[in-house]
Amino acid sequence: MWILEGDIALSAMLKTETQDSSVETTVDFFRKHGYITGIDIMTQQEAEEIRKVFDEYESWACNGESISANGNERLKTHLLLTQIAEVVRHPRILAVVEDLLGPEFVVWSSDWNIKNAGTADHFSWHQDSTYAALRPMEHVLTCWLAISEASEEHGCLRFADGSHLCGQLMHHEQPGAGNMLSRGQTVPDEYIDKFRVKSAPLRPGQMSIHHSHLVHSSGHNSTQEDRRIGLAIRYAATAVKGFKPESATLVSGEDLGSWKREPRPRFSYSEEAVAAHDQAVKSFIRARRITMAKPNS
Ligand SMILES: O=C(O)CCC(=O)C(=O)O
Repeated sequence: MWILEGDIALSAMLKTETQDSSVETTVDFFRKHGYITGIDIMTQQEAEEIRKVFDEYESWACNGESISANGNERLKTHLLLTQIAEVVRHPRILAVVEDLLGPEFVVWSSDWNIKNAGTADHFSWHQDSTYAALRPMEHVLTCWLAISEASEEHGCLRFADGSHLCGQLMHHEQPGAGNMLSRGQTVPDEYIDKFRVKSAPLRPGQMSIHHSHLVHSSGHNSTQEDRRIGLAIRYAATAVKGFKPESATLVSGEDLGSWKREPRPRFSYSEEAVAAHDQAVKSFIRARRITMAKPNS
């Protein structure tokens, strides 16, 4: 399905960040800074194809309306749509994740993050670990794949460089106008001031990766042009456990650990796939009804 020219090793995909781009230094970069960005995954044309898949899904799921910032329709579409099942298994993505998590890992979730042009929608500073309800979070990361242009003007991700090394931080719950985080969980600005902030603009088909403890945010889409569409794919080593028993999609290795196996959709929108998707989303939401993770836990 994908155009895979050249080497798929992380060193070959990385165009930015490290001077010496051997795998070892790139992995070291991630350990030290908590993110990697500018990774070429798919061609612009392939990203456009995925965008069509998303557009069609959105009209199916939301009766022609826009998907809402916190809508459950955003979740786990790799269990419903064959093309998204391919994306979460993209050989380039799996190669990078394997470098960082080792050979056995699952997709424990995926979600669409859409920012409409000219709106106040944004993500406040936060760590993904705060309501993840998984342990240990050191072996959990997010791959954020740009499906449309994600420039600074479109509200790309911003990383507080090295903040993952502080472990779990206290967040305030302050839902505010346009905050796309369901509980408005926010790390105070005084804390962010301690770090260099790195923007991660991406072209369609490029990806960034961040550690589950890395503090990150994104501003609003100030363009009047286009929506910013990103697919966040959440990977965890199979040794990671949910606070409650949960299902996940095994994408590398043989042993699922404590996770229950999620089926790969054979046909998009089939009765079977709709039921599996529905069940997995409900169980995902149930498992996330937790209180905030304790600092440094
Ligand atoms: O899409 C965004 O701007 C932020 C998403 C985010 O915080 C995440 O994927 O972890």
